[in-house]
Amino acid sequence: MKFTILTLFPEMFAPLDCSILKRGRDEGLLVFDLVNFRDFALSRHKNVDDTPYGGGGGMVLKPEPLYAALAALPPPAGARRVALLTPQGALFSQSRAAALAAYDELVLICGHYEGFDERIRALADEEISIGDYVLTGGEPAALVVIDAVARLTPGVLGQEDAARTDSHAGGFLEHPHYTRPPLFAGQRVPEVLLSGDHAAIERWRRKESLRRTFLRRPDLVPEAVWREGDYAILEELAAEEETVRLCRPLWAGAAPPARRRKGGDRHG
Ligand code: 9D3
Repeated sequence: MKFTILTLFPEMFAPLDCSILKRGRDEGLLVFDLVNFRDFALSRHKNVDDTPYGGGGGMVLKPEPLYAALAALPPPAGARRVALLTPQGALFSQSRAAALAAYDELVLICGHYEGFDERIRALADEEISIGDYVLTGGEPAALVVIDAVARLTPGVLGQEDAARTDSHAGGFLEHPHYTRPPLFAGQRVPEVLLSGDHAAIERWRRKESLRRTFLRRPDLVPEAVWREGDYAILEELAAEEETVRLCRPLWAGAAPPARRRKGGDRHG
């Protein structure tokens, strides 16, 4: 997958040269093209912004340099998506990352400090925000989007990591993890994890996964996928955690399947 980044601060993309993204690039699975759109400024002084029509403070990014930078890109080798990073965009999510991973090229347009001339929006297929907090520019947001999309590109994650993501999922938070030593700083590894009883370990992990999700992120519960056996675990948790008890309406979907009568469904 190719990522083309239009930015005034290409140095802010040093993280692309690290870790998994670096490996993905070394293996030819990822391509990063950093374009400084100041190079496409028309004026002698290479201005990319100007004062807003109608007055008021601040500066606004001019449309011409970004239009020229986009027009100068090599023709796309496949399906290309152009995204503008802006606090006014649609909230980024794992499902948006998965949708973007289906393209061959993602063009990311980053502003810095200031607003875009409204006509720049016409260049973009979509506008993306990464959350309700104020950044200094679109660059850190672009890094977040690139990271989330690149790891979904086939082959970028090692076989093991990819398999682990497949086995996990479901929309609940992960269970707690432990490694050696069994006792550290007065904190013991739960006995069940040392037992070798794989069914008991699986059940403990599921229970702690549900507990964490109800206590920390109850907003995830309505979208999460129930498993067989969850109802009994939830009844146990309800006895241990007031939050889970109070959230009982959220786990209606986990109710045990109604006992099927012999002979299948009868009507009337
Ligand atoms: C808060 C009002 N603004 C200041 C005059 C507008 C503003 C424009 C641009 C504020 C910050 C920025 C820089 N941020 C981004 O470009 C940005 C962003 C963000 O700040 N938060 C979450 N997602 C994103 S995507 C791009």
